[in-house]
Amino acid sequence: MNIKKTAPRVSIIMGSTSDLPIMKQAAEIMDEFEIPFEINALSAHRTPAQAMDFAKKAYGRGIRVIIAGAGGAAHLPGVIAALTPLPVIGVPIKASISIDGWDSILSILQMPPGIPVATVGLDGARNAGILATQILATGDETILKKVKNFKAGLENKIVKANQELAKVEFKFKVN
Ligand code: RP5
Repeated sequence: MNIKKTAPRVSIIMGSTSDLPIMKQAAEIMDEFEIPFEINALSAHRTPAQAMDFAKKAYGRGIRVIIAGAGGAAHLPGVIAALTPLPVIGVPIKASISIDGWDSILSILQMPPGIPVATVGLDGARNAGILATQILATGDETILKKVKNFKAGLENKIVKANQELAKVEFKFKVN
């Protein structure tokens, strides 16, 4: 199969390529779960007309989840969410212009009633990618299986951690 000819199911967008070091973590999850995706820069401030066009056409192009990252006055996820019926996952980014990241977090999180943006933690693009796969998994058995395996992997990590902790000695440790 030529993956390049497959329609994307997830669209990853970011306000600037300066966001890429964070947003690539969502792309890595798409690769891991083998979900066709597209990744583009799009700005609510610098390319407002293109942002509007993208949001209006996304569903019709087969996109089912949008992951939108931005830093500073991070309006991109909210503007996109206002213009599409698709779920939008917002990634607040601690950009060079950010005030400790709080500006991005609050801009993305504090949406008015009626226009939700599922906001992950600061620089949480990896979680955004995982959440996108979980949304797709509700209607796709193959992805669901991968999500279940992924979660089992997380459980194993803690099982191993407890095996390590069992070897650690403390004077008053009783387990
Ligand atoms: C936001 O402004 C972008 O999402 C980025 O986080 C921030 C800075 O952009 P650049 O000046 O690095 O292009 O719109």
